[in-house]
Amino acid sequence: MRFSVASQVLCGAVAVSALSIPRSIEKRLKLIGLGQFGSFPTITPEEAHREAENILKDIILGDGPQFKHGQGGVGSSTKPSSASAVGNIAAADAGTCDPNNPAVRLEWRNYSPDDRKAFVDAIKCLIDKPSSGGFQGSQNRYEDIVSVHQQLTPSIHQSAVFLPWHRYYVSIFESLLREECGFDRALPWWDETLDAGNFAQSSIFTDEYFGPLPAKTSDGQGTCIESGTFGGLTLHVGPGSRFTDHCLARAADEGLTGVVTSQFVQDCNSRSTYDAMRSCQELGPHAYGHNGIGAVMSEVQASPGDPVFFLHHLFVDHGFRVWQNGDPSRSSTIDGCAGSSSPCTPVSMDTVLSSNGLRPDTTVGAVMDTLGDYLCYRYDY
Ligand SMILES: [Cu+2]
Repeated sequence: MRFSVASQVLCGAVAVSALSIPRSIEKRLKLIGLGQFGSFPTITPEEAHREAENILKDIILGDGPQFKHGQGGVGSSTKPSSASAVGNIAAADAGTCDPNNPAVRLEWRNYSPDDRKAFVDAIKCLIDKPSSGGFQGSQNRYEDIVSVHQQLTPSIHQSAVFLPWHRYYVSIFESLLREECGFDRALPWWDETLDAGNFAQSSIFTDEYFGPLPAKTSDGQGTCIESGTFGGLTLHVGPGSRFTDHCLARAADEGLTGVVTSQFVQDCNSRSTYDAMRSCQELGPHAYGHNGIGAVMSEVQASPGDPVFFLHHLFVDHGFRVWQNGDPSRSSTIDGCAGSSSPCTPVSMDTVLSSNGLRPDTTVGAVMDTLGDYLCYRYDY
């Protein structure tokens, strides 16, 4: 019994029955009530599809807005020649983006095992660093980022700034990985539509990388993640606006992940005005991905506590970029309200995006073009 010795060392005198259960399995079974986590508001894929068909009808009849179908990644549509994700990652920092040589965000399947490992290790490095202070409830550098999202939640969701703000937020995450943890590759993104209904089978959710994605139990509980790069992690920011120690938990509902199809993404992207597309993406594929992974990920404010949040938001940003590729004006104009307060303050290219001092403020206009002075990346497709 190779586990008995370790168990005795760890636990001292324990009941004989407990000694026969390997500690790893015992921990994997730790459940967490899902009542403390809320969920993201949604629209149905049928609603999005009906709307998309109406738009199509208008176009065929000739009295609707013109739109072109999204056409994959920015710039060259050819796949990067290098198998490694080392792109021109310094360009954006220097304010000299060469549109012919940006960082290329590779889909997880195209991201090499070495890149994947470097990515999760860099995230773990942020978790292992102390908080810089000044971010409410945060107890490590990674949680500084989580805290910013928690604090700003009311102004960055269900309004026009949702997509630009989260693009800015992902870029902050990227620069912390680079500057504080030596990460020197382009970020990956996750094409969730290829895993719709089968998120848990993705290699993302293995012990090599983000740890498992256990299903919600039959009595509606989540499971603490005890293996993988983030196994045994205690979160201090959240759930909601609280600061309660809780485990990194997941509770997959593949019925919900099954809704994250390319059809749904395309139906949302058929909308020709920005804010109509944004609303559909936010309450559609974005919300179902969050709710489908469940537990920490299904709670709006502190969902970045699960590091897979960023792979998910890279997927959301990819959808935004594909929509933008449909017309050049979509990288230099925006519509909708800047916040959820009424009366509406119209969003503009000058609307400020803040991260509560984690990084300097920027503007919506700075992040609309991913090949501009502020950002310098494209997606592999
Ligand atoms: Cu968010």
